[in-house]
Amino acid sequence: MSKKIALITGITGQDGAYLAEFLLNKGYEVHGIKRRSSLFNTERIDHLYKDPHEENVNFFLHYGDLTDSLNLTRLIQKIQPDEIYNLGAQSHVAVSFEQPEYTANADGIGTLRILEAVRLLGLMDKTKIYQASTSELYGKVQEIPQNEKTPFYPRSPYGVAKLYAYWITVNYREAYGMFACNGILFNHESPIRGETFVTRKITRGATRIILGLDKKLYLGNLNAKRDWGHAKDYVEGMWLILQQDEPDDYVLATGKTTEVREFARKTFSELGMEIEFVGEGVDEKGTVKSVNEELLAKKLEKIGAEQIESIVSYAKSLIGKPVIEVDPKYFRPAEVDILIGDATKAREKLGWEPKHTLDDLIKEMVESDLEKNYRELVLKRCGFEVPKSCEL
Ligand code: NDP
Ligand code: GDR
Repeated sequence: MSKKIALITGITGQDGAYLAEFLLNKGYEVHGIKRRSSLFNTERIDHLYKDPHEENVNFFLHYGDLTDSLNLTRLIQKIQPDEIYNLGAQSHVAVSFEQPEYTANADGIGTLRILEAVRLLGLMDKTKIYQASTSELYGKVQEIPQNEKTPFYPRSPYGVAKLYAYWITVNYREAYGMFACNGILFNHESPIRGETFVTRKITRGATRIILGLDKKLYLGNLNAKRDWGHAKDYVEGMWLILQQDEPDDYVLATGKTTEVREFARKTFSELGMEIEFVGEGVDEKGTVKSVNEELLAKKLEKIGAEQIESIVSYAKSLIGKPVIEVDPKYFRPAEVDILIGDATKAREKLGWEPKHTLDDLIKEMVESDLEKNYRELVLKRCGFEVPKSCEL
């Protein structure tokens, strides 16, 4: 049997990178659409890339954009994909209030452009389409937990654009019999999550504070609750959705919800630092209550850090100091207060189950950010020196 061909939009993003790796391991030929940028923007997928001049190359990148139908149509015609995963989007909810029109164009109409290209090219019987739908569709929550039947009430230009994308996917399925499916995915994170989403902002911020690279972490709404899973588990769910006999829509979620404040507390605690939250509203602060020296030293040892004693001693000097503060600039004009998903259908029909717990996720993100920021610290303090023992 010839190998399957997948096309991924948003391949340079968190999910695109994990999905590309997952599909390559399954023997797929993977094509990705990346945007032209003035700098390299492929850091998350560089490890998958092979020089196209080599033999047995299964991974290809193409320039493109969800706002450019001609480009999308040409690429789909050339690649003739068996599966399209439409993950590309302006995916930041807060930014969507700043760029509502662009978000509607890329996230809403972008989906239409893909569906219509597949239809016009006569690939309806060949190409299956996965649409990256989101728990942000539920927005102002009507029911807890949320499942495939819960009514939608989006609360941001991002949510509204994704609502269009959701329904146009359903519509093309019903109107033209296309194999087009929505995965309604709740928040999923990882060490390669974008740095401005709250989980990564916290794991990055906490490690930088402990290393003395930053003084404080400024956050918005600490009361928001999210159902956070691991991106690796969720990309497997995307693939499973397209392997079924019939096209359908599925919720993927862990079924547990956690406050932003609690995520921050758990993150610092993973590094041995206990945080106490005092005050209310914009005056709320997270202050360092204690430092578990042994635990912090172990974490630093694990990443191969030197001068551990001085780092631990600096962390101890933070006791009694506020390291988390609220900055109203991160409040959103309309907020989604609580999300908690019910993935019963995915469990029963796809056999999908999240494998990582929130604690596993936080541990992995913290260790990765500790290592990255430790390297930055060394570079900043000591400069770049090639060790004599290193052969170049
Ligand atoms: P990221 O923000 O990490 O990645 C988004 C990707 O889309 C990037 O590759 C980005 O390119 C690309 N992109 C942005 N605009 C365009 C455009 N106009 N044309 C083509 N590509 C574009 O998001 P995630 O990986 O976290 O999410 C993947 C998808 O899943 C998104 O659609 C998101 O809305 C949705 N989603 C995500 C959830 C999550 O918790 N992560 C939950 C539910 C849904 P560049 O690298 O150049 O910026
Ligand atoms: P979300 O993720 O909006 O759920 O969208 P994000 O991490 O941005 O926010 C989660 C919650 O945390 C609150 N919050 C902050 N958020 C950010 N980014 N920065 C802060 O400083 C901060 N402080 C508090 C937010 O108000 C919010 O309530 C993500 C994206 O991946 C979407 O693309 C995806 O569709 C949904 O998850 C499911």
